Amino acid sequence: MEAGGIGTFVSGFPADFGWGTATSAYQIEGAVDEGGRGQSIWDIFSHESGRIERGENADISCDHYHHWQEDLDLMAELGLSVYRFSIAWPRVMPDGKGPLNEEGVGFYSGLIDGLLERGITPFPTLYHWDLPQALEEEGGWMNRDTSQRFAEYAAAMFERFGDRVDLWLTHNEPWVAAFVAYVAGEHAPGGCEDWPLALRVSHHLLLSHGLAVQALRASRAASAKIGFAPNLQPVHPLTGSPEDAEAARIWDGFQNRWFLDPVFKGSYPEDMLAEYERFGVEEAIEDGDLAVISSPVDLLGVNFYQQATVKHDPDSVFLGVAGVPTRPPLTDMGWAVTPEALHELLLRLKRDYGDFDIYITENGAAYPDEWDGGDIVEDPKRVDFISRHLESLSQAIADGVNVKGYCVWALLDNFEWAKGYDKRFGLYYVDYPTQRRIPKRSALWYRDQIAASRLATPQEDE
Ligand code: IFM
Repeated sequence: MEAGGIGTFVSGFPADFGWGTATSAYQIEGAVDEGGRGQSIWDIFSHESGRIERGENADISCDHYHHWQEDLDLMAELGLSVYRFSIAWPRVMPDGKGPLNEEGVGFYSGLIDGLLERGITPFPTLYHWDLPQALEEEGGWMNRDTSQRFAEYAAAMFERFGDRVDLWLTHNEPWVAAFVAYVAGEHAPGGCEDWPLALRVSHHLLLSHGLAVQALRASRAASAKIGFAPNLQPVHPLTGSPEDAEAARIWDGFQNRWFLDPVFKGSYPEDMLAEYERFGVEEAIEDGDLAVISSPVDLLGVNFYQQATVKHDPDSVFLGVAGVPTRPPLTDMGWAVTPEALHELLLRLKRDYGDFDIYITENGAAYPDEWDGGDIVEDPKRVDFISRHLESLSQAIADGVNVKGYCVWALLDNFEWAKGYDKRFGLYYVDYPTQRRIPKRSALWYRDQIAASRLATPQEDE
């Protein structure tokens, strides 16, 4: 592979910096009926009429279940030091509880071994939205018992993989799992502006996080590091009006503080408890829950895509607040490109929540990439996007934020939930009919960025 010499390499990363990419199980694995896997809420939701653009689903997707060795080789070619993936709960525990499915456990065991053989640190996420359908039929995340089931599943994973995995994440983007699912209704299982339910779900997700952290400490993997990966955004008001300032406070509480405060401070933010009082939020919160939720973590995963610029909008389903992507050019998701906001966010996290290890567990962009049948796909906007975010990250490190690693979302183009396959986030283009992976220019650039960074700061044992 030739890099082609575009993009400026970014310096300032420590020698042991974790250079990574990220994916999630339902988005890439396919093989939904193979290896004893049970169904998840996304299998059901994606087959319901009108849920996913063009009626697509992830039954096959990137067929990573069969191509995983080839995909690990791609990671090795990039020189990655860390790979963030998710374990599909219904693949290892088809009913969401009870006995493990050894074939499913074997799949992830092979993946972990394959990573370690290539010198890549496995960084699994236990929940990236694919709840076993069997648990959904018992109430899903609305049911408090699901938190306990999650902790049991987590404990089983620590038992099986704790000898080889040192870095864990409990939940990916619980804000999305609660509010995009149950208020916007765009994600499985598909609710409809049901605020009381969405808030109950958010609390049970957080509770299950705390229970899983406790399960790790009680396991053979007690010394491993664990955290969760919320999607976080600095929030700015569109105008200087008091209404927009209020909208910014609410959005920050809704998206950022509702998840960070209980984990790092052991309490929900007072202003949001007041905001949510009309939805009966306190009924879901039992004595002792916050002590569980704030069980000490070792790291925070930060999924960062864009700054939120918001305005007061009485018609918005989200608490009368609407996001306004103000600065073109936008990505193919309609999201603003705001790399400087990553620096702002990281400094705010350190100031308000403390000095713990931070991994950027997702950052990337969708663009309408096209393959002409050749050996490379040109994606200059993605190279620009990643390099500008690395600049911002490097500045945050220089300013004293303890950032340990960075994972590009995503290794491969994949199933972008309700938007289907049209939105391409990968460093590798996937030609779905043939399952061929074609490097984009950004893959080669990222490979060379990693190599340049290592040359600038040689590892101690080199
Ligand atoms: O594809 C998603 C991922 O599953 C969670 N974070 C955001 C990505 C892009 O929308």
